[in-house]
Amino acid sequence: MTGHLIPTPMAHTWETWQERKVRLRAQASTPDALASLAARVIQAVSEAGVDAVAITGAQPFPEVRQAIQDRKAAGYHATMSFTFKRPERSTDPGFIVAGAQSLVVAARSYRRALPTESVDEQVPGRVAQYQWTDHYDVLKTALSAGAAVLRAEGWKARVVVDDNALVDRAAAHRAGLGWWGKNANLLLPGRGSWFVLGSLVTDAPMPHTSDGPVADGCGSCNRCIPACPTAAIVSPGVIDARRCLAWIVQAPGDIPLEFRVAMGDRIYGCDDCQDVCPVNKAADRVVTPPEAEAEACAWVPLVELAMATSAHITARYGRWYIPGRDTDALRRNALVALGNVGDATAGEVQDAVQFCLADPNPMIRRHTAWAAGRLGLDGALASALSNELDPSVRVEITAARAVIATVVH
Ligand code: B12
Ligand code: SF4
Ligand code: SF4
Repeated sequence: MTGHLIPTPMAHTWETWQERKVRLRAQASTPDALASLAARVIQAVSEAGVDAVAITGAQPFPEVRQAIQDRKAAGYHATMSFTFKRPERSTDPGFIVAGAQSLVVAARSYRRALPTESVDEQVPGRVAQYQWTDHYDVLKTALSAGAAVLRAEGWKARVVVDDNALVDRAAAHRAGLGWWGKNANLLLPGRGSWFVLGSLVTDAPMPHTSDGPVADGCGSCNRCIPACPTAAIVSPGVIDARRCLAWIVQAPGDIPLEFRVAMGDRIYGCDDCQDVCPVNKAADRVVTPPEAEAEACAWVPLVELAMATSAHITARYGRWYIPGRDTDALRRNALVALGNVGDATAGEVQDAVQFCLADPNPMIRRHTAWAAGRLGLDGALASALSNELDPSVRVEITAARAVIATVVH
């Protein structure tokens, strides 16, 4: 295409696509043009559904790379890959866009009032607020509107939202959107932490919108640390993902026994360290949280999820992170939650336990055995044990029956 001649804005002259790109770049690189570009990019992003947007530099984040390496050395990353897999890349925007100069960083609030209607008559399982609807998608669309402005002027631009390629909180911190909370979340001044974050990486050297990071707003507060049900905040700002319920419910394999009771009714995510935060509570007093979207998925029927087919789960919850796309991981979560909050006398709960004790997947049978133990359904366990051949399931059934025996005597 570069040999194809196109008319310039000046009459009677022609240029190649390459020449046009160079000309547009030169015109767009003056300080005034870059300031105007920045204003238009910010406007495009702001108008498309974000609550805060800022521009900062795209230099690497060596201190975050070091933090990731330190956490990996301590084992705090559990089995996660994400930004942990290649920290030298996830902490350098230059790997996303060659010659990256600026980051346009945006935050979208997902704070909504808790829908009062739970799910039919069934036992509800709880979903963390950031996943009630797809806020990442709105954020991506908004940042893409900014990318379109940049590309129209010949700049490179790529949107990364919750992507393994960039550490989102660090970008937002550098852009002056907020401070690092002791619960590790980024808090926006006066508005708190109920925000998802994302960036647009570009080679346009736009002026920055802030003078630097926001001052710490936690002060002497440390409420989130003891509020964590599994003691996962091992020091201010440092999460041991092996203990964090948000990771435990996303991890492949069995839910470790020591965290099953602490899971309570959660099936996806955990909000405890944000629920207790006084900055979040104060923000709610200033602006009453809006109603949740009509399609919001704040509650999930546990019995239905425990017995659901893979196709149903993929259709209904497929946008969530599900390890290895193995939908049995969500059924596993539902079974643990059912063991914690189900009513053992309810026919539907007993039916779900019977059904799942006969599941072909031993992981499902193991978690059902645990749930049945919590619910005191010894009859179902006794008959399952008589047919069970898998040693790992037999161990769980026997342990669950022992728990029931202890409680009864
Ligand atoms: C891996 C991951 C997780 C893991 C690990 C979390 C973690 N803290 O690392 C798990 C699965 C546990 C998780 C859970 C959640 N996550 Co998450 N997660 C990510 C992901 C993919 C990468 C994070 C990462 O790179 N961590 C690396 C470590 C080194 O970073 P860090 O923990 O932020 O550490 C910094 C601080 O410790 C700070 N620091 C250093 N020294 C000190 C000292 C003090 C005193 C303090 C206060 C801070 C501080 O510097 C460190 C380095 O930057 C990002 C998306 C992305 N691509 O960035 C989302 C992301 C961080 N998660 C997000 C969300 C919403 C959550 C949950 C709230 C979801 C939920 N409700 O269940 C929970 C919150 C748990 C928590 N308290 O952190 C949002 C955060 C939004 C925000 N406002 O902060 C992100 C940015 C996704 C997004 N695009 O919006 N998450
Ligand atoms: S998300 Fe839940 S488990 Fe993880 S650190 Fe916060 S309170 Fe603890
Ligand atoms: S609870 Fe307190 S210490 Fe924790 S993030 Fe909120 S203000 Fe900071």
